[in-house]
Amino acid sequence: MIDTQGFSIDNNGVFTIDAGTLDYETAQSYLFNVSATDSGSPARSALAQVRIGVRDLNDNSPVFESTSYTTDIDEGDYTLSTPVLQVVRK
Ligand SMILES: [Ca+2]
Ligand SMILES: [Ca+2]
Repeated sequence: MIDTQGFSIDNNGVFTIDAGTLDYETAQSYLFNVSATDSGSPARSALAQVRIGVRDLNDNSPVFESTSYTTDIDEGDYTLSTPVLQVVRK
């Protein structure tokens, strides 16, 4: 059994994930080159490429550019949709 980056593959070709945390924001996919070699003489081998993608989940709260916004506006009547302040999410 070979273990790399928390993933393991056994002799039957079954991939499993053991301890560890997958974080889409850190790594969106994992790429492995798998080889198989028989016990013949001469030995023959084959290669396969395996890509395991990580699905993005909503695990992060939105973040504002600032945690505090302040403005002052004139008193009086307003008849248009006058912009007053914009809060911006990163
Ligand atoms: Ca994450
Ligand atoms: Ca996420």
